[in-house]
Amino acid sequence: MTYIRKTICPYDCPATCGLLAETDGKRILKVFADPEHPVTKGLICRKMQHYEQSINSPDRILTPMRRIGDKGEGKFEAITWEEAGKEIADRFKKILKEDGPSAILPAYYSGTMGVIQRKCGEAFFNRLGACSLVLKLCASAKGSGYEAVMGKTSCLEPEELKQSSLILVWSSNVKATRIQAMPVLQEARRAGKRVVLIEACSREMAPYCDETILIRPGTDGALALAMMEVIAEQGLQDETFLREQCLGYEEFLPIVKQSTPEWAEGITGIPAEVIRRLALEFGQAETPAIFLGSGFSRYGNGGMTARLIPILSAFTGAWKKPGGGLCGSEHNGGPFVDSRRVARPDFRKTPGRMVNINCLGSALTDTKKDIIKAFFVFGGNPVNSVCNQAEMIRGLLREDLFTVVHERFLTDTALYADILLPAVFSVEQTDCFKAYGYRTFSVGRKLVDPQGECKSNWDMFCFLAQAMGFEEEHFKRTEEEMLEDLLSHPEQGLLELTEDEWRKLRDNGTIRQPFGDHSHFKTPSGKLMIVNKELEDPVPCYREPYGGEYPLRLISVPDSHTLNSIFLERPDLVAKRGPAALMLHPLDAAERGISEGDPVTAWNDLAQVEFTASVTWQVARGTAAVSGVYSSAITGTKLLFNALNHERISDMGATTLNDNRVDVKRRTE
Ligand SMILES: Nc1nc2c(c(=O)[nH]1)N[C@H]1C(S)=C(S)[C@@H](COP(=O)(O)OP(=O)(O)OC[C@H]3O[C@@H](n4cnc5c(=O)[nH]c(N)nc54)[C@H](O)[C@@H]3O)O[C@H]1N2
Ligand SMILES: Nc1nc2c(c(=O)[nH]1)N[C@H]1C(S)=C(S)[C@@H](COP(=O)(O)OP(=O)(O)OC[C@H]3O[C@@H](n4cnc5c(=O)[nH]c(N)nc54)[C@H](O)[C@@H]3O)O[C@H]1N2
Ligand SMILES: [Mo]
Repeated sequence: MTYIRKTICPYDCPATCGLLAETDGKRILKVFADPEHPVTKGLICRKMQHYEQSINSPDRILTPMRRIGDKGEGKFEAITWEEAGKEIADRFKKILKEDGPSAILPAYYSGTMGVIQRKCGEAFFNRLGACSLVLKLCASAKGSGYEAVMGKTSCLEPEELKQSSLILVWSSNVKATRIQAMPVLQEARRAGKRVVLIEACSREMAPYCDETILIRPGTDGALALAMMEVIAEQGLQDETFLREQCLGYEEFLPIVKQSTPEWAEGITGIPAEVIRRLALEFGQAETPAIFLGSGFSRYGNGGMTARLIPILSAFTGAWKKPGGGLCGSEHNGGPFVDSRRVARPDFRKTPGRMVNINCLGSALTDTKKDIIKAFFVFGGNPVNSVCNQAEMIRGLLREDLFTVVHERFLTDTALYADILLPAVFSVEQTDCFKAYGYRTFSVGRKLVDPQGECKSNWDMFCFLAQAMGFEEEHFKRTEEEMLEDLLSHPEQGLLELTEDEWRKLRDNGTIRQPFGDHSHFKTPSGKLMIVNKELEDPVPCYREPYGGEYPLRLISVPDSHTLNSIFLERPDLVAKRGPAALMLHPLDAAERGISEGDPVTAWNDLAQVEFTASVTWQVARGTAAVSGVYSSAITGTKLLFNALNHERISDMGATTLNDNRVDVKRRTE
């Protein structure tokens, strides 16, 4: 007999989609969209439509393993959890004694986004006193920049875009990364409203927009400033609003006045007349809205650009009207539960060493000052997702480094493990989820037992805590008990639930709350902060990205068939992606004698990486764009895209994944 249960997508997308899983109580037979989910309402991506194929993949790691070949060779033998636990505990105790806790470095990111399973490792590493990881690999510069202007003000809810009179889709591959917002954009166009795309690579979104404006990567701040210059020059700004409800308008105005479209053309590559036309259209629109992705923020100047775009969105006073303003991510919802109950910062006795995730390569190769002796990866795949890949591999090859990887598949990171531990899928564990694009909170309880010997992050860390001899009751709880603990100490977002809502939530349901009123600015002064005195650079202006001496700007574009390195286990999805393509503008390709489908090598001072050329008008001139993340098993090459990316961090301490340069040549094979 089979039955159907609700569950939640655990991956790093804005919506935490609602799913239904058909199961016989032992296996997951089929997964489809949950039409009752308050946000996703039955619309889910193609990847999750066959989640059961991932869960039941023959390539899953099902037992703990010990390395028997050379590091990176991928040869392992099966061992028991007891053997693995003893080996890890013995090694950690030795390192604690000889090198101290800061020689142990955990690495995790967005493998699973639930509160319990994502945060539970922190309790273990806080208890050890190990290094803390600065988690700025994704879009944190975007969040910090927005907050520097808007404080805790809510952004627009995607559905509110129905009330917008003009939508600028700015640096967002909505189709790949925010599919639930696509119907709103399509509806807007049907209603005769214009949707304009501002992109460095418009390949997927151009067909869904009325106009595409291709911009040189990393220069969006100059475009935003020049649009404000035109708006101010034409007197289309809301002067009363800017003077009365914003801080620093007058101080900012001279910067605006010098930022002419001609100046911006030289920086952005967008013709001055196009900037002028776009600015007029934006300035004259009743309720213009910007739908903002995060690609533009992964540059040295990312935080600054992430301030300038919200300032533009406010320049005409649009935030005061329904549908006017900016729709990005909503980090200000809730809080629903207190994640510190999982992460246990109180377990840390002295402040530990902080390591920025964007600097893992140099952390692992530093054998003099701050040596790392143990590297523990869970819920992440840094060899594929973090910059400076060659350096990271050099570190992982160190014979004196002890590497543990808790994974579902033999990823490029797992290949370097000394001990490999088998991890579960979301349906095999219990967790709760807060979305970042909506104000929702969901519970997703275990539906089936883990396959093989797999353990959830929670169970694995509790097991290792016992092996280490930790006495804390926290490590003796089950994940169900942890969930109960969180729900029985509700935070603001759960305080006003009705009994019926509580019942639904506890039964793998989702509760949804409206976004806050965006016409009331939640900043310390109640005013929007054009100038922010708390920052090193109080008055916003255009700053150059890092760049470099090579001619082409290299960017990464999310792919709709995969999610970072997740779903590479699915032959159907991988086949649809084809080989690792490097997209080039036809003029850049012609200058280098490159044609569609040619084998090419991209290189810079860090590495040489092989791709297949894809020649398209939908990438900005002077740009080389790579879609999504691949693995060495698929490309057959050890080094991938991220080998070309430096460890430099942005003005907000975040990734500069898109801010690197390369040259490209045709390869003769
Ligand atoms: N299918 C799928 N879904 C995903 C992901 C995935 O890989 N695949 N990733 C998930 C994750 S972890 C995240 S953080 C989100 C990301 O979601 P998004 O914010 O939509 O994606 P970004 O990576 O920010 O890239 C958006 C666009 O920015 C463009 N871009 C790059 N540089 C610039 C620039 O300087 N200026 C402008 N205007 N555009 C630029 C790229 O061409 C790209 O199309 O999506 C999540 N969802
Ligand atoms: N080239 C390139 N690099 C990128 C990006 C890009 O677009 N292009 N995107 C960047 C962005 S936005 C992000 S957020 C990061 C993501 O960086 P990561 O989180 O490091 O990368 P993922 O590829 O999402 O890998 C997550 C891994 O966690 C595993 N996993 C899933 N669930 C669990 C679990 O419950 N327990 C354990 N132990 N493991 C689990 C998965 O099998 C997968 O291998 O990558 C960044 N790097
Ligand atoms: Mo991300």
